[in-house]
Amino acid sequence: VPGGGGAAAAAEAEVVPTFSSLEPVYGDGSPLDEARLRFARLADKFHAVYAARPALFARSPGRVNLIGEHIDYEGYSVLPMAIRQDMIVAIRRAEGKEVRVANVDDKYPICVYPADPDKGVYEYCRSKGIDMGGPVGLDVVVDGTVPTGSGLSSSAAFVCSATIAIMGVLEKNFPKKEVAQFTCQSERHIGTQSGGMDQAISIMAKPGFAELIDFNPIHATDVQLPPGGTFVIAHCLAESKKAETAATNYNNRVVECRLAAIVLAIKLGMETKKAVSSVTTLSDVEGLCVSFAGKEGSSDPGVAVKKLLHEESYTTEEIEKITGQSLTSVFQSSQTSLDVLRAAKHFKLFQRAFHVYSEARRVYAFRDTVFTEDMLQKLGDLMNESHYSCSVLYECSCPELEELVKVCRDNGALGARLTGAGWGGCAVALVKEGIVPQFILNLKETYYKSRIDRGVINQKDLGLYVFASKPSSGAAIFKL
Ligand code: NG1
Ligand code: MG
Repeated sequence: VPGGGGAAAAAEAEVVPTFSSLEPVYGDGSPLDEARLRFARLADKFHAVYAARPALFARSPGRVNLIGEHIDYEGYSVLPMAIRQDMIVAIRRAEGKEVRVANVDDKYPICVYPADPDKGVYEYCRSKGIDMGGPVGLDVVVDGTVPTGSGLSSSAAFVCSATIAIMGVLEKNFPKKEVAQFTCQSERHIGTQSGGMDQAISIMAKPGFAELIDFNPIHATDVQLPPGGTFVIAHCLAESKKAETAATNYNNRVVECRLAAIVLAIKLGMETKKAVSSVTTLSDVEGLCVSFAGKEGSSDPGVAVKKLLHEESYTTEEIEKITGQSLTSVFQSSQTSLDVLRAAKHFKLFQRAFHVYSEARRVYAFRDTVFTEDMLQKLGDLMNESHYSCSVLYECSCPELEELVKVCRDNGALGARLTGAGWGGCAVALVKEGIVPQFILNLKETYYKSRIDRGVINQKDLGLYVFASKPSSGAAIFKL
C-alpha cells in the first residue's frame, strides 16, 4: 500500500510506552480505584523499606494462551491474550552495586543480589554496541497478582516488568519486539528452553485483542475475539514446578521435537550430517514433509509423520543408528539437553511431532473462524481437539487438569483445554457470555468446594483461582 510502509515501519519501531497516570492501562473496565490503591501500597512499602520515593513504576501482565500449546519453541505461531493479573514494580537507582528486591507481601523476605552486567538489558545492549557503563545498584519492590506455577506466566510478568523498570531507570527504551526477544533469552537463564510466547504477549498486548504471535522475527497481529463468548480461567490447584521438572517435562519435549525433526529430515532424504547440524525444529522440516504429503495428494505435514515415524517409543540406540552419531555429541553444546538425555529412557517422536504439526494448523483455523452462528462452537471444538492432543500425544496434562476440563465441559463450556506448559496449572474454557456467572458458581460447587473442605485453598482466595478474563494491555512504565 503506498504510504503504508511508513505506518508499518512506525509500528515495528514502537517502544514500551511511558504513562503519567494509570488510566491508559487500568481504565479499560478494570476497577481503577483498586489499581490506585495497589500502587499506593507499593509506594508505601517502598518508603518503609528504603526510606525514599521510587523513581518510577512498571507493569507487565500475565497471559492465557487460547490455542497453540508447546509449539512456540518449534517456530510456530500461537494465540494468547494478556490478562488483568500482573506484576507491578517500584524502582530507583541506589548507591553501590547491589540489587535489593522486596515484596509487598511480607511472606517473601528481601533478597539482595550483585548487579549482573552479563544478563538482561546489559547483555542486550552489549550485543548492540550500546555503552551502558558499569551495572548500577537498584532498590526494588514488587507486587504480583498472577498465581505462580499456574500456566498464566507469572514468570514473564516478573521478567518483563523488572526489565522495563530497569530500562526506565537507565533511561533507555527499545522497540517492543526487541524487548520481547531479549526478555525471552533472560528467562532461559533459569534453565528452560522456552519459546518466546509469554514475553511477546506480555510486552506487545493491546487491550481488547488477543494476538497472533509469529516468531523469527517476532510479530504480533491483533485478533478480534468472538462476540458472545467469554474465556474463563480456572486453576486445577496442582502447581507445576517447571524449573525443577525441566529435564523430564518441558526440556524433554524440546529435545524430542528436535530428534523427531532430525529423523524426519534424514528419512526425507537430507544428508545425515547436514540434518544433524542444521535441523533444530519441526518447522525447519515442514517444507520437506509437505512435499512428501503432496505425493499423497495432501498438504498436511502430519502425513509424513504417520508414514515415516513409528508409534512405539524410540530408544537412544535406534536414533543413534539413524543419526550416525551419539546423541550426547548431537546435543553437546546444550547442558540442559544433556540433562534430558540422562533422564530419558525413550523418545516418543511420532506423538510429539504429530501434536506440533496439528496444533500449528489449529491456531490458524482458530484465527480464521468467521463470525457466524456456529462460530463459538467451532472455536470450542478446536480447543477440545487441542486439549486432546496435549493430553494424549504430548502428555503434558495431569489428573487434576483432566478432571477440571471435564467439569468445565459438563457445565456447558463450548470447549476447554489446559493452558500454558501444563503438568498442573490452569485450564481455559470458552463459555457463552450469558451463563458465565452460573458456570463459575457450578465450578465452585463441583471442583473447588471439596478442595476448600480439605484445606487445599481458602474460601476467601477462590476468586484468584477461577475468573473470567478480558484481554488486557501490555507492559508499560509509569512516571506518576
Ligand atoms: P508457561 O509454563 O505457561 O510459562 C511455557 C513456555 C512458553 C510455551 C508454553 C507452552 C516459558 C517461559 N514459557 O509457558 O514459551 O512454550 O509453556 O505452550 O517457559
Ligand atoms: Mg512461565
